[in-house]
Amino acid sequence: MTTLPGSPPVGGAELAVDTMDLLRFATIGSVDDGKSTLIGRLLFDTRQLFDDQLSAIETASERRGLGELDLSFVTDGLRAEREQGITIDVAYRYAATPHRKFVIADCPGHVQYTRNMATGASTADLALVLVDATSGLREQTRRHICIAALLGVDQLIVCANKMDLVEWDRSAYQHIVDEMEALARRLGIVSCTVIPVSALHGDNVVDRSANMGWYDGPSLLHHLEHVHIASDRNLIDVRFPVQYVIRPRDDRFHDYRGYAGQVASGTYKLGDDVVVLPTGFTSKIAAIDTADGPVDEATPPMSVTIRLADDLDVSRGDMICRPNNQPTVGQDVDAMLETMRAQRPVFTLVERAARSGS
Ligand SMILES: Nc1nc2c(ncn2[C@@H]2O[C@H](COP(=O)(O)OP(=O)(O)OP(=O)(O)O)[C@@H](O)[C@H]2O)c(=O)[nH]1
Ligand SMILES: [Mg+2]
Repeated sequence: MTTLPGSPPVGGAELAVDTMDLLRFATIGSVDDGKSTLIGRLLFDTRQLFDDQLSAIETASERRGLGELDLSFVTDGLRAEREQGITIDVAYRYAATPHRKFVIADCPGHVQYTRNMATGASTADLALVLVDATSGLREQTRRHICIAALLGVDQLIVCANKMDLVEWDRSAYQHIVDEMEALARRLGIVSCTVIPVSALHGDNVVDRSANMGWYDGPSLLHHLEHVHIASDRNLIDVRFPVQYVIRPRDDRFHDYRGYAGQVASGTYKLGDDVVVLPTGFTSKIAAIDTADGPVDEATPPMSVTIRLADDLDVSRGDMICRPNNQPTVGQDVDAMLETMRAQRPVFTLVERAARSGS
């Protein structure tokens, strides 16, 4: 593992477990660099696949005349994806280890589906960049990294993949480290860790590889479990956009009125004074319900249902805030718009950066 300048320390397992047990990451990088195979390998080697999933993948691999299990089928489920051997749509998978829970978005690498990649990366805490060690960073790899950075994903784990094809050669890995170092500096990437792997054979994915004695860093899984995610979560401004109003029809719950949504920022506690915008009605938090029962407080990114002490007219789209910490209300918005056209999926700025190399 090479940690580029500015990387936060790996470790701090206790911190990770206690405060941020969920890591959302997206695989990005050029087509065929091994993103889906890597996720399949990670889930397979950590025994996250059910027997029926495994036998379906076995059958699909046999049907396509493949001698062995094609682990990319774990995420590439569409017929068109399996026929063409590429990912088209983002596939979400969930995994859990004793250290952390993971939400994984496996994104397509093909330039035609760049917009799908942007969707997948938009909710990620971290991007897992796959780079083929035989070729180094490609234009599409740079494009994906630029888009991720534009979306605020400024922590990267880079897998120098297909190390088996370069005979586990350290210099191929070092070449990728050097290229990434230059690009990360230009884009203001906060942390970037490069790990040499073979997704196909499992080297350095879950367990350390015996094929690369020169590498003394952790495996990918170990790093994913322990990497500290620099949190940009705003705990000061208190914002809860109401997504849905829950009014059960069941007579037993006739007086239940809850406002469901995800805490966008800040902390909500029982008894807190709140104001509902845009109406300006005020009340107190009477209860905070979750799928696992009531809680005393909610922080981002928890999905909860808030009940108020008073029967107010609150509807979808309203925002529950604190009376002394209200957002600015206005009609004018300054925005930077980037378009992605069908023929040439172009983020103008991104495009310039991607093409200019490192
Ligand atoms: N030799 C070798 N081949 C690999 C490795 N990882 C992936 N491959 C092969 O590379 C090809 C592409 O793998 P995928 O996992 O589908 O690549 P991808 O990045 O998901 O491709 P897209 O989603 O279409 O962008 C497949 O034939 C894999 O078997 C590796 O570590 N070594
Ligand atoms: Mg794929």
